[in-house]
Amino acid sequence: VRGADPFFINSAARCSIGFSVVGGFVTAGHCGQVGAATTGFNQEAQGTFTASSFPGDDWGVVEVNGDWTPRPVVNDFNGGEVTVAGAEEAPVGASICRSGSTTGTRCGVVQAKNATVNYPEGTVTGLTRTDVCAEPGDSGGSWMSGDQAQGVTSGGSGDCTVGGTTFFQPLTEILQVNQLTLV
Ligand code: TYR
Repeated sequence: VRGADPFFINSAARCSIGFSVVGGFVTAGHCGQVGAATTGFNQEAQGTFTASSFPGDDWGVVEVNGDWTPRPVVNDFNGGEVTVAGAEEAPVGASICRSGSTTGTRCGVVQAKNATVNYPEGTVTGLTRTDVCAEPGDSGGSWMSGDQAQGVTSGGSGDCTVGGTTFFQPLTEILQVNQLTLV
């Protein structure tokens, strides 16, 4: 289990892993409901959503089976990995990068915190706004500022051809609410 790698929900829709935690990983809530089965990048059985909040929030927790080992790294899609050293929140104005299974690593700046976004399924509050692009399948993926984990991709507008605005769910809330620890 590695941040930003693809995983599949009910063998169909693709999302991205956010961050490894003890016992599994965190991702976006809109990627799966509690009880949904996941398969890994190789489509092998991987785990189950044990928690999910969307709309309202946009976080989910997947518990993995013994064939999968949560590792404290994020795929940079450049043949390497970034090691996650902690989860200290970066301020507005900070440089930030996102990794996801559709568009790889993309970077920009933190523009605002506590943003409210209205999706077709409902309203999500408490998101962080950035000028980083994303595309379908990047959802749930990892946001890092330096070596510090920041959050998981929720949604936004635009794409990585024209550029975009993307919101992420802050990680600290996911870890606190679910009493999780980064590996
Ligand atoms: N919400 C998308 C997903 O589920 C990810 C996404 C993010 C798509 C930002 C577009 C966008 O502009 O994969």
